[in-house]
Amino acid sequence: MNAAIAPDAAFDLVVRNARVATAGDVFDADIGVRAGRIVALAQGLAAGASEIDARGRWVLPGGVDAHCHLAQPTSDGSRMADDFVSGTRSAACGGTTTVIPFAAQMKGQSLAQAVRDYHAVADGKACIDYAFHMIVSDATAEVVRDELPALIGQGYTSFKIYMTYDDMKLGDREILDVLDVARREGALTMIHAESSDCIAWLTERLLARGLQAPRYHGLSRPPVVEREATHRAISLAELLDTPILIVHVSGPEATDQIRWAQTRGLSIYAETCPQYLFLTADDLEGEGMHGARCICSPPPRDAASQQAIWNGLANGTFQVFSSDHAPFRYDDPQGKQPQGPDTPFNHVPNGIPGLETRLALLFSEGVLEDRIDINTFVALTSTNPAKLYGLYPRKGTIAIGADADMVIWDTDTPRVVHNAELHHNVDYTPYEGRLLRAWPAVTLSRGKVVYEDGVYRGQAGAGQFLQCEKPAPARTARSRHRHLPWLSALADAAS
Ligand code: DUC
Ligand code: ZN
Ligand code: ZN
Repeated sequence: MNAAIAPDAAFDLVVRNARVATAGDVFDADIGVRAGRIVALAQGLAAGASEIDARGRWVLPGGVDAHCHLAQPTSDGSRMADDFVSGTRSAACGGTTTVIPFAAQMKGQSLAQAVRDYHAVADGKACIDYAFHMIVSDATAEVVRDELPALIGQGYTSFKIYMTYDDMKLGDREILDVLDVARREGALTMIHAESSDCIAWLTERLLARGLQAPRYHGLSRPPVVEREATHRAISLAELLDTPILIVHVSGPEATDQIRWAQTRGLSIYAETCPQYLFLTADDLEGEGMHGARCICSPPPRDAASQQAIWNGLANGTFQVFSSDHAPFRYDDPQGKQPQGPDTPFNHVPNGIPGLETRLALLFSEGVLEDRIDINTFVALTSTNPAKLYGLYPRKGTIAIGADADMVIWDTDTPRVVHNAELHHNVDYTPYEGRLLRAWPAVTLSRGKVVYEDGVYRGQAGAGQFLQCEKPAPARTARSRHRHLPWLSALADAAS
């Protein structure tokens, strides 16, 4: 498939006979690449120094995984299994060419220091390009007044906040403080929406009655807990007229709140993840700690919830489909079993692996089962996250001038998922044994092959750090709610 041609050719690479899909179009073209960028899209292009024949195959923009956790520091003694070497290797082998993990501030820590520390962890290791979101867990006066605005100005233009977890959560007043900065400075706030007190109340009672097995994780965080927090997050964003994105939405209760807000014209964006399409509460069952493998928050729900999430992907309620890769090994005291087989559910680290399987799962079950069309697939997995997080049009599309991040898809070779064949450092996949009808044949990162026919060909350190522009929602005109009298009064008083 990959042939070397003339060394003095017009292009470094030509991907010939491509059936290209972007978020908006489908067309047949040869794709000419020079110096890592797409420089020509036409039929019958001149020869490249190397060529790949993509005849009969979809060629799509490389995936942008806008929510994954790599080598993120933790406060409970747990340890993430993937760093920027193994995580980006796994991503590349699954067709993802940009990742956006999180520089996480610990309580008591400077946010700027957290970003510096994360660069020390990341730089020189990734085989594909990467940007950072921040996690703001300590919204001190200094963070709100100085650090956050400065970092946004330096290209860290999105950050996540938590409404739950004692070591991470912000109260409503602190949330208002950071939303106010996001509005002023043009950043996008990602919100983990689950109600902390409801979870604590339920957890205390479940544990007091000896109900500590993994399955009770789901009962400690029922859908109403997510719905209440989602509604509250939306209300806070409406109060300050600033866009937010609700991450990892699990079912119809939260989805309905988001849809309701969108219908009212609010700038509310939403993300969902493979676990809410392909797992249910049954996956938290099983002997002993088995169910700990699928402990994530919000927890996987039921078949009706899966359907509601499919509906939300198809009807535009969700703009982003991310992995939320949070890699903890199962058979490991620094992973899913810190207290061995007696670990209570609330001490199991939250999260599941999924960087490598994200795109193939959605392609197989979404596109090839006619639940979503190919353009929607591209939008959800690449173009929309690139726009929402300030990387478009360098990332997220196949167009003249864009980085030559592309995936040639093989839809002819069914493949069963086996963890042994994945490239992460986790000792399991929640999708073991699942039959997929699509998998990348070739992944290109800025014109270089990083994965081909089952073999990783990337190079640790070849990935570049990306400074993000202002996210698209933060740049566009404010919603029709912009002239809120309380905001006008505050603005008038300040001028
Ligand atoms: N939230 C995430 O986004 N990832 C893992 C755990 C969590 O609660
Ligand atoms: Zn979260
Ligand atoms: Zn996450």
